[in-house]
Amino acid sequence: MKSRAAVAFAPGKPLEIVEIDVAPPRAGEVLVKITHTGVCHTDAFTLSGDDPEGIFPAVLGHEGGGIVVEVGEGVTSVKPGDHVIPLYTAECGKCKFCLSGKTNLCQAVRATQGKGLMPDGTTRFSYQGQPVYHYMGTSTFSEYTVVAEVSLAKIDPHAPLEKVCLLGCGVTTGIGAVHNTAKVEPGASVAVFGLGGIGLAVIQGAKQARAGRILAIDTNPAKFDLARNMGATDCINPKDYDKPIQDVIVALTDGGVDYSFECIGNVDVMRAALECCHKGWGESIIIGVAGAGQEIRTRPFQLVTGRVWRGSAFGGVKGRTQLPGMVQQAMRGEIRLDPFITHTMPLEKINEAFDLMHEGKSIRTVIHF
Ligand code: NAD
Ligand code: AHE
Ligand code: ZN
Ligand code: ZN
Repeated sequence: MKSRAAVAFAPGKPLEIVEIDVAPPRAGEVLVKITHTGVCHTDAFTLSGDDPEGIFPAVLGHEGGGIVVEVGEGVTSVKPGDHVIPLYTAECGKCKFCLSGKTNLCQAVRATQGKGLMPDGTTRFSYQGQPVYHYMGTSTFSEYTVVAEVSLAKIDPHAPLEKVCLLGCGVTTGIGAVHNTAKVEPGASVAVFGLGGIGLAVIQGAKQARAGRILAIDTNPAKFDLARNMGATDCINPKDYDKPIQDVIVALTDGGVDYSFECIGNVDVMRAALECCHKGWGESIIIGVAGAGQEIRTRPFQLVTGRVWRGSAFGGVKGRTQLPGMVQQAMRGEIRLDPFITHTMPLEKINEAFDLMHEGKSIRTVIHF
């Protein structure tokens, strides 16, 4: 079938809106009509060429919501008409990772997903007879996409897809990192570096966890009103100080915070986020994605003296098991999605969504088809 899609033909180039060909779903696969998709910084990261797994041409997008159109042989968990959120972190329920009880990082389709292919090693997308690659197992920048069954969370059909699509990445990642990765407890102090969709969701999660002090840090002060609205108690611009931001935070918090979250993808800030943690117990969670060749550094003494470095992917959330419940939470108002949606626009304008992100003017743009 034909599908309108925003295709990344080459790194560093704007997406092109073209009509691609989408082949039918094969065994274990599902054809989904995407109704809405958010634009996450990770899409921009891959488009920039900094992603070691970036493959071109590809259909990017991983924060979508849609409706099942057709299922391939053997698919039993969804049927045409079901409302779904595609998952870049699958959940097969059978692999060593799913069975470990220790991680959400299902590996059932991860190897082919990282190569831009479906689990059988082929692509369902083409343009003018040439292959176009998938992205993160989701490719939500196409009106029609093909996804592995294990990469779909079936959700309440009454949920507004134009909002709950944000649970496909940003909001789930931030809130999940607080509850599943850090396990923030009531009264704890929290520092959040980077106040985009991820950082603001961390603040929302910290507020849910009844954290005591929530310090919000960004070099763009335009983000501070929304951070306070989400629950930040202190907003800090590192540019206002002539000493390292970790020293500023340690001084403000009687020795450092209990938890910090890096939501930018900057390895220098990752170091600051670790070093602003309290001696003996402070934990720093890396959420931001850094480019090829980047490495983190600190004095090992920081770890010897009790600080802990962790990472979090998709907030540690098991998508098929837990996302339907998070959708219900959003429908009850227990997870706020509206404040994240600063812009909405049709697919044809998607490059403007990337511009707004780079200019620091948006939190999330929701694209409709
Ligand atoms: P965003 O661009 O919307 O927000 C980033 C924020 O960081 C902006 O407000 C910007 O002003 C701020 N910032 C930039 N440099 C800074 C600095 N030196 N000091 C302080 N603030 C600074 O991005 P986003 O969509 O919120 O994504 C944030 C990061 O999280 C990206 O790296 C993205 O790839 C990553 N991410 C990871 C996961 C995961 O599962 N681990 C999921 C989603 C996104
Ligand atoms: N492909 C990159 C890494 C990208 C990355 O870290 N992705 C996060 C999700 S970002 C969503 O916005 C993730 O879940 N990683 C775990 C995984 O299995 O991909 C690289 O460096 O190669
Ligand atoms: Zn994302
Ligand atoms: Zn699995």
